[in-house]
Amino acid sequence: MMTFDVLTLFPGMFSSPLQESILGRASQQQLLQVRLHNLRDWAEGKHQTTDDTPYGGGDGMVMKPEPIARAIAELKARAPRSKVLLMTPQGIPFSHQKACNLAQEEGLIFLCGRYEGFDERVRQALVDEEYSIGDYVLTGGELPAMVMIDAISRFIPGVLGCSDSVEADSFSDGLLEYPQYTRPAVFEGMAVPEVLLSGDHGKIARWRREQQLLRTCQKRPDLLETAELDNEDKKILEQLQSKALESDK
Ligand code: 4GX
Repeated sequence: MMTFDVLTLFPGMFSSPLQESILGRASQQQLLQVRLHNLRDWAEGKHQTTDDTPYGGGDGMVMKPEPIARAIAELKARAPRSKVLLMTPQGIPFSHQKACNLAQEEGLIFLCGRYEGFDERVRQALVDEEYSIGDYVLTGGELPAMVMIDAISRFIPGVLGCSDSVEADSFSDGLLEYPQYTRPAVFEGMAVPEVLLSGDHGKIARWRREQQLLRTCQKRPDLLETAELDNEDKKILEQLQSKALESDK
């Protein structure tokens, strides 16, 4: 079973997102466990202080190193092979591939920062890897930790039903997904593409692949550089590109 330890000042933020739906079911089936820890439990003094003003002056507060060091020592004693991860805009961009690799670990410890972040020595001494979930600034590391736990959990065997398998989704071959339709056949004047009603499975598979390539080409051309394309795909792409040039004339 995969263990996610989360060290945070706001453990309450995690309870409902991780207990609903697929992750809730996976916890119940003991495919994974999320253990929430309040950093304040390792703080000292009457006020159990976890932050302090920055050396050198300036706005904001910095999280003190000692409570974090004590907490991580205790979590590591219980899970010696767990990697310690920190979420920050300075981190390595988190991706489908990183999620897949991290799912191979026995356990992960997510250290969630608040305020201006941690004393730099926390990074130096206690953190194994730093990740960013995107180029924007959040109020803390809790949401990034939840995003990562969600994306990593999908790669744990048994977490997804076979109907929504990891292989079938976007990014496993590096392309965006094809459009999906369900009943009714006509909705507000918009009909479902004829081919999907044809019952010709070969034709449907080719149409879907073409749609994947078309969408990726239009919306995320950067993905085509690393996508896994066979000769058939390359032929379809050339046709799409010559069609596009045709309509430009
Ligand atoms: N992708 N943030 C963390 C506080 C902080 C600062 C420095 C540790 C070191 C973010 C992101 C993100 C904002 C999370 C600052 N903690 N994390 N927080 N984007 O914006 O991962």
